[in-house]
Amino acid sequence: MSKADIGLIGLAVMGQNLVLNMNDHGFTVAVFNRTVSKVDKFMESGAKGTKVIGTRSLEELVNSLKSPRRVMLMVQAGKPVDEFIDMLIPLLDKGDIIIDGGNSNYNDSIRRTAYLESKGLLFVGTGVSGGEEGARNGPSIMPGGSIAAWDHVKPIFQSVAAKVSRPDGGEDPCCDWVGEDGAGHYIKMVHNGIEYGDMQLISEAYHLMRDGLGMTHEEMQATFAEWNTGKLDSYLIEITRDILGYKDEDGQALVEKILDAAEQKGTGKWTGISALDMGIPLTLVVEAVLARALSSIKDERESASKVLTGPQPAITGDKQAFLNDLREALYASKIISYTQGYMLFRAAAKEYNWNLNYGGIALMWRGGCIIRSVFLGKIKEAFDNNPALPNLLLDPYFKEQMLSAQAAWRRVVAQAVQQGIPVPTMSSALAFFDGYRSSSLPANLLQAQRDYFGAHTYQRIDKPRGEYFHTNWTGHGGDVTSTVWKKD
Ligand code: NBP
Repeated sequence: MSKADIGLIGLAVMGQNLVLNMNDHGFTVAVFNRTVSKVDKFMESGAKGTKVIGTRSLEELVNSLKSPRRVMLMVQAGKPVDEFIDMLIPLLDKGDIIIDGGNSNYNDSIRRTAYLESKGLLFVGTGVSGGEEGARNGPSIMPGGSIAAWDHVKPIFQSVAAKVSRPDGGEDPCCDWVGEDGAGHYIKMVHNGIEYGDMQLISEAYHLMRDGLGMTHEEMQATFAEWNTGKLDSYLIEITRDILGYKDEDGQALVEKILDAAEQKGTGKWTGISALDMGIPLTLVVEAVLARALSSIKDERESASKVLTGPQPAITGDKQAFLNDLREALYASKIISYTQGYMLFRAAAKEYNWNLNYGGIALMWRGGCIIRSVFLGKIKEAFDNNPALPNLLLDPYFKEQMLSAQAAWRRVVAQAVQQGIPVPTMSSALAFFDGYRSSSLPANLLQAQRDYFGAHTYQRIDKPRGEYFHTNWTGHGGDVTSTVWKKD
């Protein structure tokens, strides 16, 4: 029997679909699963009539593979990944490759790359996005790890990945090398964080439409359908349109019967933690995570709603004009979210010594994943035009968009505040924009306060940077003392 191109361990939803996708693209896949009966079941059902090779032990799996061997894990993140790695090491030869395609924490992928390279093996930690449907028909694949492994996994990954059309009529795969060790899983984590942000932004727009403008579900559905034909064209806008049009058995919109308490699995939180650790103002994603947290205390909110009153929302005036403003506010806020995400990438690249492929990341997200959108093509263009772009807002296209959207954006946020409708991501995005474009912020007072209570010192605008001063703030007249020194 001819040897398999790749081995895949973990025959749950993602694994099975990825195997069938690889098979469709002409690759021979050998499969294994901890609970071996699932191999038999798969061979008799989904894999029936394919070239897939079912194996019943790790030895059998490894022996069925071409060299260098490529073994992909699609198992639950955490301990199962380490356990399989330790079982595989004695069975593999120098230069063989272990790929982890689960939702692993990037810190684990950093550790695993070093560990496997110390054993003469190669490691790829890759984000795979798009869920079950993506795995079957074309996911977004974000690989990082041992660079020497890339040429060996590239043909398979780029064949099975989602494809997006280029203006010249060709196609690009939504998969490219991201960077060293944990970079692939880091990018996947930030993808999920940005997904939290995009979803919250859309939900705020819906809140304003429903409670502010009093729109019917048919009207909201039509608005999202229209938005999906322009610069907001994206998977999340598209499914929002469909959700708003979906009727329950009684003919009422199903969405209104769903408990307004959001859950989360933690990747948004991880993204926020990484940003806080590195001091990056990733305000939009963090607000989106916290908005879910606030929504989840439903019982407490219900009690509070009986005590804490506010305005009764009713946005009057030209409805279409407000909807036009809202579309601009959503787009501008989305630009801020991706700007902040790319600021985080720059910091992470510095922190972890990664050479990140910035334009490639936008291309990988352009198709196959939950945040796929036309907008990501513009980010790719921005980095193609200037690979050293320091900030997305400074790209000519995005600068223009922000300047033309800002009046509408301010009207929407002001209106939401007046009406008492919370828009944490839209408003924090605007606050970030105003902070980022300000050469003067009130942090001078803050530094004075820090020096007052903690002698933390401050720098002066009329003295060279790097010289630090302390003042005895409680002294009177001649008692005031200032000292100066240079910090290292
Ligand atoms: P699950 O995350 O549910 O994992 C199931 C697989 O893990 C099965 O093969 C199972 O073997 C194996 N496994 C478990 Br559970 N505990 C194990 C252990 N202690 N030792 C060895 N194997 C163990 O599957 P999934 O939803 O297909 O996801 C696979 C990976 O892809 C995960 O990391 C997930 O986070 C990620 N991911 C999932 C999605 C999605 O939409 N589902 C999207 C993107 C990424 P068994 O059959 O013997 O129990």
